[in-house]
Amino acid sequence: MDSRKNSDLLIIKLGGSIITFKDKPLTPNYHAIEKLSGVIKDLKKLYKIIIVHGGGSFGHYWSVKYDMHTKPSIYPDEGVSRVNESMIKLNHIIIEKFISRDLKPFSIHASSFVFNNMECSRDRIMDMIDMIENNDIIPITYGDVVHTTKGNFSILSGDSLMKILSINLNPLFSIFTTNVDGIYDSLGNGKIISNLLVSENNGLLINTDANIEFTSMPFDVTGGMKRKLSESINIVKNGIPVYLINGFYPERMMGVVNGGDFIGTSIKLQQGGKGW
Ligand code: IP8
Repeated sequence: MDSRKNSDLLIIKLGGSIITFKDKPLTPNYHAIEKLSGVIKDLKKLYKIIIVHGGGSFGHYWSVKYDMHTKPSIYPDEGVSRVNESMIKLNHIIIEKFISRDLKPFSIHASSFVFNNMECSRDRIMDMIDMIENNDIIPITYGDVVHTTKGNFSILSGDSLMKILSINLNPLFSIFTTNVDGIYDSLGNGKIISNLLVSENNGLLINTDANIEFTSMPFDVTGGMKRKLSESINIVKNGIPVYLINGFYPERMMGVVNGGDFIGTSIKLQQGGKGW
């Protein structure tokens, strides 16, 4: 496996809770999308960028209505179509905004990266590097309903796509934007845990003197912050630092890449392990 770091590459997740109003079915948050694309434009001057986005009140709305989950199963055909159509619509809104900002987006469906409920071959995923090395585009993929096998479908979360892409493409950083400032200490003091370390051997989170609090969303079929954290740990174990940033303040991503102070949570490998 080619483990070279692509130090000019950032993989960024636009959380569904940012790009849509999560409690208003099928409602995009144009203002937030506009703000995010402005910062992505600045980041693009310095880095190659791959975007993953979530489902928010588009994909999750229909997934809940038709009781569809991440577990492969035979789901109602209409549900499969509805989830798929709503995600195409949301993706189209993002793509249009990016085009209007001259960000040159290129949409790639999630099923390009998974087959039979497993990730595709590394060569297939590495194709993205060829694509961005030789031109100026921003590949964009998103969580969606995918076919697994024999008529079974499952909901594939954007967080899982973040893991698949990050582990294979080895970016400088993987950044998750969410609707909160980072991971909260559960002591109820409203404090953000700024740094978390992951031990290389067993993937346990260490060095936090606080407990972690998970907030739940009105409808979220893919596991919310818990999945984000477990996928982040997998990414970090491969030597890639992960940052959780509030996407309503996307300029905080500039603090991350400039190595300055920023509000958010960084998750890194324990010192002495891979990636330090
Ligand atoms: O919002 C799931 O992606 P996520 C998208 O990243 C659907 O979990 C279709 C619910």
